[in-house]
Amino acid sequence: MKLYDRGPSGNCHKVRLLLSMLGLEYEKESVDLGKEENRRPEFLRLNPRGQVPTLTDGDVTVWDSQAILVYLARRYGGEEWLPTEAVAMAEVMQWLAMSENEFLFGLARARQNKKMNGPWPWDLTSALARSGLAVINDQLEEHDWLALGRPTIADLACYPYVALAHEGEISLDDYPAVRAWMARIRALPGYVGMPGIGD
Ligand SMILES: N[C@@H](CCC(=O)N[C@@H](CS)C(=O)NCC(=O)O)C(=O)O
Repeated sequence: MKLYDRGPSGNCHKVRLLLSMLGLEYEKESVDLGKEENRRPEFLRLNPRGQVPTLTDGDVTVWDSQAILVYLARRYGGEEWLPTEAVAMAEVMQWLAMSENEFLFGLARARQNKKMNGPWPWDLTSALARSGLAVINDQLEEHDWLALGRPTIADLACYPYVALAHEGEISLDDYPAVRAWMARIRALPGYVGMPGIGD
């Protein structure tokens, strides 16, 4: 299995977390976005969006961090990380949708602005980030995990950009239940950190 990866990417980190928690061996290939390696024809054949993370597993290629989490969870995780029963599966998937909206367009873009001179409008970006944080904080005040009362890919999809919020200068002070949940994730077997996220 090979993960096309970029060290500072929270999207890649979602995948690194699940690979590690599932105990799967894999090779990492670093893609240098600065050198536009992601725009090379051989990479675009794997992922027409030209983005990391991208995963190859034998003759299977999957791109997009959410899709890769789904693939790995179902292929290697049995019913644990993403069950197939309709209600349970939908419950997990709704948080993956949040990771791809409020957290990508809010938290990740706030971080891009502050760390990489990103171009995103601050008011919109920070408001979106905070609306997502308020929603998960409400959920986590009542539950230890985002879905199903146990760790699932819902938690792993949301975790990296939430944990990197400080790099986008979005404070988690108003979200104590989120901070307690991050500590629970860090205590899971197989947890791995990344730069900017304590381990
Ligand atoms: N929705 C995608 C977003 C992936 C994404 O934005 N990847 C960034 C790195 S974090 C990237 O490869 N950017 C290069 C580009 O879009 O040209 C996912 O969840 O995988």
